[in-house]
Amino acid sequence: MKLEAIELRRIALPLVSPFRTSFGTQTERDVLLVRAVTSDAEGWGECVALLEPMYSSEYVEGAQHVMERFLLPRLLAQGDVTAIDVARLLAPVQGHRMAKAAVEMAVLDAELRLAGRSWAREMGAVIDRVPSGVSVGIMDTLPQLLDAVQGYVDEGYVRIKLKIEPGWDIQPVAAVRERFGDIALQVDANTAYTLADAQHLAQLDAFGLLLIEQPLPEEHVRAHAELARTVKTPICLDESIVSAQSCVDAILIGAVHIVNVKPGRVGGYLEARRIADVCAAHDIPVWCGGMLETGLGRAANAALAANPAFRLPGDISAASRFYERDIVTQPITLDEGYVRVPEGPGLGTVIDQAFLDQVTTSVTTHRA
Ligand code: SMG
Ligand code: MG
Repeated sequence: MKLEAIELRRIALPLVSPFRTSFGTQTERDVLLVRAVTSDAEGWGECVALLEPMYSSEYVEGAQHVMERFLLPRLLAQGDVTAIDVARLLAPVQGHRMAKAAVEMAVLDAELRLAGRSWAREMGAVIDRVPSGVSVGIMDTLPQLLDAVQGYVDEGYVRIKLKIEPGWDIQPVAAVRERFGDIALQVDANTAYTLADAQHLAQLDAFGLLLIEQPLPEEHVRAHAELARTVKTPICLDESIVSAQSCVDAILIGAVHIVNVKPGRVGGYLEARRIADVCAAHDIPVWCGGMLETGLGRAANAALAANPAFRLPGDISAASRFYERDIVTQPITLDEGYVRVPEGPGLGTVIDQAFLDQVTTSVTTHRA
């Protein structure tokens, strides 16, 4: 496959409601899309970097910059490319995994569309639908939270994740447990605590949570092993797992009991699959995280989550959880708590071109 051009497109999509986490509030997504144009096929990638570098060091403007300045010239100079070459070709550039992941995704999509192979098959999928969990933001009041959770439970989501931070943790969890009984429930702190909060966080043990996600800072991996001596709820890592290597290391020191995999965070779907393999080999359950993806990333995530290493519901909600309208013609929907794994070649999605053009804020094209 000869890579002829790469188009970078930014789109602006408003969220149906503000989404607040311990690091800030999102009201709109500014998404960077990558379109790989090859001699034989086209493919789409989606960059999960957010507007500001608060979840991780990457941010959308920086991702576009590193692509234009360092990543795309390396690939476009190459001539023939296949997706398995992309990570190696881009390896001299340190970090910037979300940017690299989006580029690899576009090349892989083109390659699979050309070969008539599905993303699901590429990810080792063994089922045709995956259980869907929803992530619920921090609210101003407990009644607001209970209303929001009620809505999601009524829609059929099979697992609820509550965002927590100091001052919004034990009480909201207790309130949701009391109101909704036995539902599958977990929490995500997005690095908001320190080891000094161990006793405080141990109060969560009373509520039978599936897991506590990333309580401590990204680089405090060993401290999570320390925390696990006081907190009995299984520790899940998100931000700290940036590669298959860091995943193995975290497992071996007892810092992680359950892994959240986000392809963008680890440099791509191929590395995400390697993480799934590593976890399966260590009997560590994996689940697929979310970054408020459009229909492109959502389709790819659903396919990844159909790999048997994924043993817990992912943050793969219906597109409508975040967006009034999606950029694909068949957005992911919820059916009795499950979302369908796409079947067609590549991502198996069709872009809604008219709507895409309507929400586009810029397009740049880079040629070989
Ligand atoms: O896409 O459903 C989704 C969002 C899931 O909570 C979610 N993601 O730390 O896991 C996480 C967060 C990161 C993004 S918060 C703006
Ligand atoms: Mg998280």
